[in-house]
Order: sequence, then C-alpha cells, then structure tokens
Amino acid sequence: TADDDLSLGLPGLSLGRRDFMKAGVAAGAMGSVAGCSALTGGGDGSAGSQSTPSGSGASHTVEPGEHDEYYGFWSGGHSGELRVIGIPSMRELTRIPVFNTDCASGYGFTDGTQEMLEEGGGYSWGDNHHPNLSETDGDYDGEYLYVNDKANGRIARVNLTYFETDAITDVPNMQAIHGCCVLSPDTKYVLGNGEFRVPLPNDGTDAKNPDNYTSLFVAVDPESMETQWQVKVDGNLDIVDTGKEGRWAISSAYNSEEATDIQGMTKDDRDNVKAFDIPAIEQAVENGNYEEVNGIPVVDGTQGSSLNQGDRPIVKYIPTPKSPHCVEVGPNGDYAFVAGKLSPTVTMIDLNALADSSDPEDVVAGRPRVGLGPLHTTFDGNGHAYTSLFIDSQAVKWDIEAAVEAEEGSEDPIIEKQDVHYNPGHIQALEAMTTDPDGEWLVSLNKLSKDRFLPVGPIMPDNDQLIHIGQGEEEMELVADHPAYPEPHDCVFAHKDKIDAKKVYDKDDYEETYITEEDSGVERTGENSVHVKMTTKRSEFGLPDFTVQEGDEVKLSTTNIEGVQDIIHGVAIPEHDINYAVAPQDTREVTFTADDPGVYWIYCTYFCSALHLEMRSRMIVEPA
Ligand code: CUK
Ligand code: CUA
Repeated sequence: TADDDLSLGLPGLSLGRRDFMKAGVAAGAMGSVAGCSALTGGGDGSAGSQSTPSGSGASHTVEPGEHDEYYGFWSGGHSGELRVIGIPSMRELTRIPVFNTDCASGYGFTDGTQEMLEEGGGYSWGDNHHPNLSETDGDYDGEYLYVNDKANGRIARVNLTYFETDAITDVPNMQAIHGCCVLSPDTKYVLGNGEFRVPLPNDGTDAKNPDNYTSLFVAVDPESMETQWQVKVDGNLDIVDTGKEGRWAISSAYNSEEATDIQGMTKDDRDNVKAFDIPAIEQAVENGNYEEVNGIPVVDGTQGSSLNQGDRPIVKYIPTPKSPHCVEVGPNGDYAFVAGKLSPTVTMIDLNALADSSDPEDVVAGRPRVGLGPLHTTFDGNGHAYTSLFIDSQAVKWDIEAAVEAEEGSEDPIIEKQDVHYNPGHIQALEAMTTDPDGEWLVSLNKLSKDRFLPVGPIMPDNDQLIHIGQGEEEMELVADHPAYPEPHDCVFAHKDKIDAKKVYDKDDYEETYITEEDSGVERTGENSVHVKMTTKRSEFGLPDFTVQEGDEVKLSTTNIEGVQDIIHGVAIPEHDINYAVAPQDTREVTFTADDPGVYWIYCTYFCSALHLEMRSRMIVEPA
C-alpha cells in the first residue's frame, strides 16, 4: 500500500489523503533529503502546478554597460568559495576564495593568505553554506560578510572593501558548523551551530559512547574573530537566525533521540527547536557558570542543566514536528519560521511570547500546511512569506497574518505556488534578512537542474532560478534559469549603494612594505636567505633579472605601483608553483626555496597592456 511505501522512504512523515497522489514522488525525493540513494523525483511535472506565468513581462535584462542594482553573495558549498552575482541580471561578477585556494588571485599561495589558511586549520577545502552580511541597526552596513565551513567547524570573514577573505577562525570543540548568522541588529556576535555531536573534548576517550557526544552553539567576536563562549545542548543543531532585538537566537534542531543512525534519529515524532537567550548566556559566563574546554567557556544548556531550571533559562526547548530544517526570522522580528522538512508545515514561533511563556507550546503562533518538503522561508516585507518545497519542487507564497489566524495545518493562508526546476533548498528575496526587505526579486536555489541545460556530463550544475515577486501584490513569475557550479546553498542580497568596494588598494590599509622603483633589488638577509623586492607596472617588472644561490630561501615582494583601476599584474614563476595577482597599489609576498639551479622566466599572467607578453623578468639560480 501507499502507507507501506511511505514508511520505508519517509520515516514518520504523516500525509493526508490528498497527498497520496504525490506519494510516489515524495518517497523518492525525501530519500535524498534523508541521505539515501533513491533517485529524486518531483520535477517531472507530476508534482502538480497551480501557477501559470502571469505575463507581467518583468525583465531582468541589464543593458550592456549598465550595472545591476543588487549584489548577490552566493555560498559555493564544497567548492569553498563565494560567488558574487549581480541581480537582476544573474551575471557572475567575481569569485571570492575563502576556504579553497585560487590560482587566478594567488589566494593560498602568497605569504599572508597561506598563513591565514594554515592558522585557520590548514585544510585545503571547506564547505560554505550560509553567507551573512554585517548589520548596523538591522540593516546591512557593507563592512563584512561572514560564512561558515560546515566541514571543519570554521567561520570566515570577508572584507567587503576589497572583497577578500581577511580572517578564518577554526572554532575549538566543534565539528560541522552548519547554521551561521550574525546577531541582529548590530552584529554583536557571529553565531554558529555545531551540527555533529562529538565528545567534549573530542580526544578519543570513550569515543564509542554516544551519550557523551554533544552539539555546541558558539559565539565569535566579529572584530577579533575570537571564540567567546559555547553552549552545550541536547540533540543536533541545524540552522540558526536571530530576532531583531539582540536577545534571541533560534536554532532548528533534530535528533532529539541522540541516535547515530537514521532510523534512530527519526524515531520520535518531535524535535526541539532551541531558543538561546543571549544575555542570559552572557550572564552565566560572567558568573563563572561554565566549564572550560580547550580554552573556551562552555555553558551547560542541556535540558537537565541547573541553568535551565530557574526563572530565566538560558535555552528554551520548543517542541516541533520532527526533523525540521531551517529557521528564518521575519523582517519585523515577530516570528521565527521553522520549515518542517518531514512535516508539510511551517511552525511559526512567536518571539515576543518567548520571554514570559512557561509552556513552550504557547509560543507557537501558527502552523500553516504549505506543501511537501518545506526547507527555507524568505520575505518580501509586505506580509508574505515564501517557502521552498523540496519535494513538490515549488515556491509557495503565503500570508503571514492569515497563518496566525488560521487553524493549525490549514492551507488557507496559501496564496500561490510557483513550480521551480527542481528540488529547491534555500530561497532568498532581496534584503530579506534586514528589517526592511525590498521585494521585487527572489532566487530559488534548486539542487537539481535535470533537463534545463545542455548535458555536460554526469556532474550537472544546480539551477538558480530568478523569480519576479514585485511587492507581493502580483503573481510570481519565473524569469531566468542560471546554472551554478556545485554547490551553492544560500545567498544574500544587498543594494549596491550599501557596498563601497574600492577599485584601487589604499596602501595605508595594509602593513606590508610598499616598494618603490628605487627599492627594487636583492638583499641578502642571511647565509641562505634573500629578500627580492620589485615593482610591477605596464609593461615591466622593477628588476629585469635577479640572481640567487641554490638552496636560498627567497622572499619575493612585489608592489603594483599602478594607480589606475583594473590594471592587475600577475607574477608567475615556472616550475616553482608560484602565481599570484597584484592589484594597483597592493603589495604581495611569496616565500619559496630556490632548489634547482637554472634560468626561470618570470612572466605576467594578467593581460595588462599591448606589451603584456613582453612583461618579463628572469630569476637566475646559481649552483651552490
Ligand atoms: S542548507 Cu546547509 S544543507 Cu538548507 Cu542552509 Cu543546504
Ligand atoms: Cu602585467 Cu601582463
């Protein structure tokens, strides 16, 4: 029977009669949510469609020479990088290497960036999921972007003046920082959810006893990027967002069973969303109510903890249908929206009721039934929520206040459904994480593209789809498909006026020694070390050649003395695994050992002028 099929593929998902038509699709698709290898369905047209293009003729064309109105910052998943994409054109403007190395820019090869990656854990990859823009007064201030590394428990910061990663924190005690957000309204902390439960400390002691495993919630200082404190909880943490007043951080969570396999993790009907009371946690830390593990104060926020018994528990546990996925807080900060994943509902948590309610059920303000596989919710600022439906392959638009009025499980608040192609994860509308979203455009980050593009071999691109939503009064209209290299998870959009990207480096912002043409030369700094300094400009290096001895440790410093934007020079040394970019007024350094005697033509890798090919220098390594 259908029931039997469902119970195999969908542990505990309860479906009403009218969902059975979709059950075959659901069983396959949910399998992939749950991590099994079943083929994913739900995009072949069988999932049903209520929407037709409205034909409003919304255009996302940005004419040649014109600029996009918004910056979009896309996480690159396990590629480790971020991508910057213009909205509404969906043109890729640049990439920002974060947890990866990048040969076009030299990120991970130059001394500063190599050290940063080394001190940030020394891994050659990361899995970034959730980019977050720094906020002042609940609005993006254009200073920084913070992003998590799900794989290695790290948080990185990107400087939005230069669009480059400037800090990576390898957070102690945590594996898999998944959820990541800033504490609104003023970015007091960068917050992270440790998704995997591990022993504390994770040193191999009693490693086979899952009762000793724990998930942690962490606060990192946004300026120093140092880990401030952690909170231990029951169950696995997933995604996190904060209210707008600096008090509550809401984390979705699953596996209240604390099992280590899928059957165990999905056994019970309920999981607990966690509401972290940030000032109460700070107070506990101040009072010394913590255990220090690997130098970090770890506060006990488990259900049995004494810190959770009094008038003001540091963590409130709010029961929700099992295994929810995301939580997003709406623009006015009234509700947190917890997407059901296995449940076809979104649970709305009333943040204003959190402080005073003693019964956790009292804080549930609404629970509309939105469709199958709800994962993420976004907002247009005009009273509408838009939820991605992984299994149904749809974006569903619904009315927030109508959902509060309606009975639990009601479909009445639903306004419209738009098919997407296929199986969406995150969904984001313009400036949706601020207190004043801009509406107009929404992007659905679809995991599968299937038939939407020319076949390019078995590893297919994702499909990020641009949907026009206007101010919420019009019907949704699908406007563009955009293939994405694996694998974006989330994105965030800021109006172009909020970002002030410099076109030329300001050397005062950097401590490196600026090199002038007169400085160019070779200085012996030790018996086996030299410091080579040279400038770059069109179309020559400051030194036509330089000589070092076999075995020398060579520190090569280069300053691009150009003052003109867009004139980048590259410094490539064949057979030494060295190439990096130097932008106008910037200085970059690289240190290597000259092991092999010979002549090496150093050349410029950025096409900088008509004489770009002639832009050369020679490194001569004399035999010892
Ligand atoms: S996410 Cu990280 S599994 Cu839904 Cu925010 Cu993709
Ligand atoms: Cu400098 Cu090409």
